[in-house]
Amino acid sequence: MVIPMFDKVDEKDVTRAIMESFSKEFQESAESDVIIVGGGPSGLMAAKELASRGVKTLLIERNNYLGGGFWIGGYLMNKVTVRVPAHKILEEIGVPLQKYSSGLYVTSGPHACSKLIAAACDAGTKILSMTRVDDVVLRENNRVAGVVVNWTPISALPREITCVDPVALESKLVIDGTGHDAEVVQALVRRGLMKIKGYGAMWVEKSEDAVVEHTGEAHPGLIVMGMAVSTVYGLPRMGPTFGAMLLSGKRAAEIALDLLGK
Ligand code: 48H
Repeated sequence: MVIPMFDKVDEKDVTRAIMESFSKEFQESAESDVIIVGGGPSGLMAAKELASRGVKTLLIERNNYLGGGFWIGGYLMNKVTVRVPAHKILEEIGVPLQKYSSGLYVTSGPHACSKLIAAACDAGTKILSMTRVDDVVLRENNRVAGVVVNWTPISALPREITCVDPVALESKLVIDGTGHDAEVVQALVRRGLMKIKGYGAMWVEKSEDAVVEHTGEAHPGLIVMGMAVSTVYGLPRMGPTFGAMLLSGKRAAEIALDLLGK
């Protein structure tokens, strides 16, 4: 085998390539059609659907990896389940599924999660990772018009040692896909603009339809999807089955397209 030789590149070239590419994308991201907060299954699904329809979509994730709870199917076992009809979404993006029983499919968490991440990226989603949304931008009639962000490590440190102001990113719509904590919604709760119930006890049979049904605009400019829907409306949780997260993400995207007039 002939061992290939790398082209000559200096350290400064590597640094400049990263810096210039990041700063160009960040500048463009100051204004988006839709900002999705949270890169779990609902967030990735909504991002894929919106970006593939030509909507300028920014996905913000506080961790340095995407996928949220979709890598693991509960209790540290990396198999995930989906109930019919959500299995079709995974089939469409090329995830191999095994039928467990009528109505229930099982698959590899890493395979399903990485395919969904790739689908969201391929569709043209812009991604800001290690970035935490800690507040919202509000305009006339308290309409949500963007988010306030800081680097995750800055948000994680005590105020006394990191007095660093955040920056804001504007959008026509924001979608809260932050899971159990419903963190974007919480910014409105803190100001007395919304009330939430907290998610209910587990009841798989009831939970998933209810989450998809309740997915929608919970406050002007703010759509809620995924597990955050259970938290806002006090719906039962579903445990480690992910069909409702995928279908809720898809529904959130449809609602956003409608609101954007697309
Ligand atoms: C930026 C943030 C912030 C923030 C959080 O938890 P997720 O996987 O969310 P969903 O709703 O797409 O899926 C829920 C599912 O994974 C699950 O846990 C289920 C079905 N549980 C059922 C049950 O009974 O418990 O992903 C949310 C993502 C994560 O990656 C967070 O890191 C991220 O949002 N995130 N990103 N700024 N303020 N808060």
